[in-house]
Amino acid sequence: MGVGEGGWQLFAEDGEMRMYRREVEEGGIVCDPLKAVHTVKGVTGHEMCHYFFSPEYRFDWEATVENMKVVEEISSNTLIFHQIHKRVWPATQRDALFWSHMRQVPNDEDKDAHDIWIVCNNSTEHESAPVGKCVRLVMTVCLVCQTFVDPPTENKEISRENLTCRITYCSSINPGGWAPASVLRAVYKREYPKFLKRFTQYVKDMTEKKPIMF
Ligand code: 18C
Repeated sequence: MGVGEGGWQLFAEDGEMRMYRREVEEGGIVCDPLKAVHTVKGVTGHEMCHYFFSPEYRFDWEATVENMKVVEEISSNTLIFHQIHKRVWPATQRDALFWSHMRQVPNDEDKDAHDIWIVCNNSTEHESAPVGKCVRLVMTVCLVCQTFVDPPTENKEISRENLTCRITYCSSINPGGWAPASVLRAVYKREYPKFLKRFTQYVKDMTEKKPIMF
């Protein structure tokens, strides 16, 4: 759904970053879907997705996680994660169990020019991570990244200066049980912009001196 339709409200804006939400409640529980767009220079979509997907970098950029474990490696691009998130007073602590899948997808609109990489995280169940003391949240998150390359000047190789990455991040989280709406919406408003700014800066810093991963 484009942000120009269906009641999306702009709630955060910083440089190229725009964040929109729709107010949605399911059974009295706030589940506001989020859609964010951002444009970042000097990185590729593959690099963005690599750092978002790979467990070894998770604690470097993910400020809401207290504990994280890979409960199953299904394949090199599909993992099942169990995460315990930081507690937000006065609500019960939340955890999440989700499969995470990364892949390159065809771009039907412009086959030759730009590639698209995605990571999708989606709640699931797993026998080795049953629901315990935490309330289990239910989520679908999708990071979609498209690389644009400005042609370099004659006889020059493509450098990071020629790269632009267009990011779309969509998220729908059901907190899984009671949580005060005002606290939840305040956390949402504070944490999503923080996440996207921190994560994109992290990828820029990590890749700056590395060869480009197309
Ligand atoms: O997509 C992101 N991260 C991925 C890798 O971790 C993955 C995980 C998504 C789950 C995010 C759920 C976070 C809820 C945790 C509670 C809040 C902790 C606050 C920490 C304070 C320091 O896809 C990036 C995710 C960026 C998340 C931003 C926060 C979203 C808040 C949504 C509210 C729903 C949780 C309800 C908790 C109850 C609180 C009253």
